[in-house]
Amino acid sequence: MNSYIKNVIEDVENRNSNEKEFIQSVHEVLETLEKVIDNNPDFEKNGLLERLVEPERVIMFRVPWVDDNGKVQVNKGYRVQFNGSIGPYKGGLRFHESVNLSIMKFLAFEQTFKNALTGLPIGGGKGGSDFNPKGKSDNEIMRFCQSFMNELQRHIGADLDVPAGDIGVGAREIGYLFGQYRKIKNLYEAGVLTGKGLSYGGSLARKEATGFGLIYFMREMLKANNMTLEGKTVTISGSGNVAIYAAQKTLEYGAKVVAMSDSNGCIWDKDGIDLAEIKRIKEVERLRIKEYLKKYPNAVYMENVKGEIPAVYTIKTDIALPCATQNDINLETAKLLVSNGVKAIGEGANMPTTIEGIKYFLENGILFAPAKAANAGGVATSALEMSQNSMRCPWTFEEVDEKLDRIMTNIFATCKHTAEKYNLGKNYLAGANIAAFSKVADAMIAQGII
Ligand code: NDP
Ligand code: 2IT
Repeated sequence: MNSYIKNVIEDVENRNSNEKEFIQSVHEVLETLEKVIDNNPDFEKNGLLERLVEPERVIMFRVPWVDDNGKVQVNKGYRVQFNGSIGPYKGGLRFHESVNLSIMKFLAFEQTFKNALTGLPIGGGKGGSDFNPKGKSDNEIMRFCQSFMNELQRHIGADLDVPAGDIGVGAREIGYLFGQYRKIKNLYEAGVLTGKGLSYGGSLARKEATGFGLIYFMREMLKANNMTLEGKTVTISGSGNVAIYAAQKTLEYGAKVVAMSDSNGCIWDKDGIDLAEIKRIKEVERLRIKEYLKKYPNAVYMENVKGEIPAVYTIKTDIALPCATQNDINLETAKLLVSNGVKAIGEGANMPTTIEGIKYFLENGILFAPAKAANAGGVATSALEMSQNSMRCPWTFEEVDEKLDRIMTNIFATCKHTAEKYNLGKNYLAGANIAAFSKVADAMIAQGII
């Protein structure tokens, strides 16, 4: 490996030794940059990689709130402002009990490159809390969001840092966060958050954007390899925002979704999943996916067992779409998918495949749509929401969807051309990393040592 890259990775490992997800994401990006770094000795003189792997700012704060029993609860709050060289920090908020600094930093690091690929002026950031929304009442969610915003409001703004949703944060949470921001600041600053409701500055098609964008990317990737979605079998890990709208677009293109999951297990319906029922269970009732059996007793439910391959990946499929969480697919899972004949993987989640899993897919000729390119449709549409807020003029669903399709088509073309230019074959991950890195590096060098 190039000695500059090797030294920077070692340094990241030594100085952040307890941050395993962050270290993994640094490995994943830097290891694909060899040819660019070899060609640009100036990067080392500029300390470019050392600066790239260190967040510009990390904010950590206390989030106290009172539960429905009158008991005080305290959670950790985070916002990582990783890289602002190409625009205001931009990225979602994750509310999940597993959230820690390592996960926040990996997500913000990934976001920096993803946002660069969209071609829109947005920097990389991410935030969240170890708050667990499951089983909380609506009032508890509201009080938590208000307390979270009491602190976050000092660090965000339409031209500074623009949060949005991620795991555990959807339209309901963004509404409570926006309301509290507006009250504290006494200001209607629509562009401070994205993923807003349609009645107060949200964009049509933002809710659908990540899932639709993933399938637009998949369509392009299959097309470039003389395949189509039509008639294919698809399994989806997750049943949240990304999973549901990926399923919807998959169905529109004539493929069949046979399985979806949540953290407890998966449902397998050979006739094809009834997506309207999934939406009712997940978007309206906020229940477990097992509930699907009540309406479809002939479907199969398979429980996840800790330490074993997640049930959804044991099902034979043409296309697997990991749309839940990080490190869902390890080497063992990748091997099983390949031996069951999988043809393509589309990463809707962030870093859902381990480095060993990715290598195995690529070595076995499986088409691999990497997260930071394939799931960029969500944040790209957030940037379109920011544009509409600045213009004070909303676009129609069709206008936004058409722009999203064009952006995803361009991102795939960029990944493909860059991989080909560097003789990396169908390694679209390397293509994505090199293209994104080149843009961020250019902006950082132009702006001097800051
Ligand atoms: P949601 O909260 O809407 O849904 C998350 C889904 O993933 C649920 O089905 C959840 O199951 C499952 N899940 C979460 N954590 C785990 C876990 N530890 N193990 C197994 N399953 C889990 O989130 P989103 O759909 O918004 O996000 C899904 C993924 O997509 C995340 O990786 C996110 O970072 C990424 N992403 C999201 C974007 C967006 O615009 N929302 C944009 C780009 C990427 P359960 O209910 O049981 O927890
Ligand atoms: O991971 C992601 O890209 C998101 N959660 C969406 C971020 C955003 O700002 O819309």
